[in-house]
Amino acid sequence: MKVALITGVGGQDGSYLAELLLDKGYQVHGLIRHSSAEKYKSRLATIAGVPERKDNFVLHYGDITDSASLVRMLAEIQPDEVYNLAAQTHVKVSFDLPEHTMNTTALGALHVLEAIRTTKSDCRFYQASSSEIFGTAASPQNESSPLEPQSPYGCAKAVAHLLTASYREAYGIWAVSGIMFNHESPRRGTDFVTRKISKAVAKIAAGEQDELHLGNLKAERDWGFAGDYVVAMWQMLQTDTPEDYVIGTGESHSVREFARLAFEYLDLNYEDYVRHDPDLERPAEVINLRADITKAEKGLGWKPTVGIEELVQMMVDADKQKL
Ligand code: G4F
Repeated sequence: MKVALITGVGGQDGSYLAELLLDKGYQVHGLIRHSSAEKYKSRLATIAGVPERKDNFVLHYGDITDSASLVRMLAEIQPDEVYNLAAQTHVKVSFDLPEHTMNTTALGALHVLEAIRTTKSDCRFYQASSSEIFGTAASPQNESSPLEPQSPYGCAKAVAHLLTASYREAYGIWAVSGIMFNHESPRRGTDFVTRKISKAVAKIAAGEQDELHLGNLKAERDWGFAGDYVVAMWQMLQTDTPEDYVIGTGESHSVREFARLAFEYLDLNYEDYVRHDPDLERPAEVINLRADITKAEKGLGWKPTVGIEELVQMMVDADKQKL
């Protein structure tokens, strides 16, 4: 039985990845911050409620900012695969909490890599890299695009990305970065724009909310379904040689377009409800992110299965049901 360790298992991606690995017959160890346990119980309910999954799932309280505990955990678990998904993942928050973002998102990755090095683990390591490392680089962005991050979050992810490559070169650690473009689902946090929109649309249709305040409506993102992206994470660790891959859909849409599609799905006109709020804008914005997934298609045989309209509908339907 293969053994995997997932940091950030209580997040959107962590919960989908844990399900995928458990269904493939892995024993999965998940690292979760004690303070997050209650909050993320609902995301892990699909594991707790299924005996075949639950029996092979072990939750550990810990923190990627605590390197000693990571060393202990690696020595004890001896994983075959380590997925580092833990981070402070909100771009706007990173402008308010730059040090915290660096400590978790950049140094956190370093702690995991150091733990692998010092325990002489021969595990394979996956680093959750982000399209935010490209920032203002011309789109479509691929594995060779320049790193031009525009936020403390983007800078922290760029550091983690470069450290992963550095540990691969310097110490021969089997380490890769998956450069993930935006990926969403009904499990997305409500402070990210897609889920903020789908939740508001459901509430407005039910008469429970009057308006939706948004920041930059022109920004364009390449939005895919998180359930597809965790498959790519796993595939990256099953290849013959450790290499980085860009993962996205190859299409980008504006925030305005996402909102229009979501409102239209429930026969509403977004212009009647969406209000622009400059306070929700960021000190610096990334205007267009669009993935060039040629390498992933060829090297992994990966491609997205959910398009933008299906994604919007899935999220609005889920929020309607939650109401
Ligand atoms: O949903 P967002 O907050 O996601 P963002 O900043 O693109 O980052 C996400 O994707 C990255 C991958 O590219 C991840 F690495 C990162 O961890 C995170 O998952 O914002 C998307 C866009 C931005 O341009 C933002 O300015 O939506 C715009 N926006 C407009 N109004 C808003 C809002 N974003 C949020 N969160 N809330 C608003 O009210």
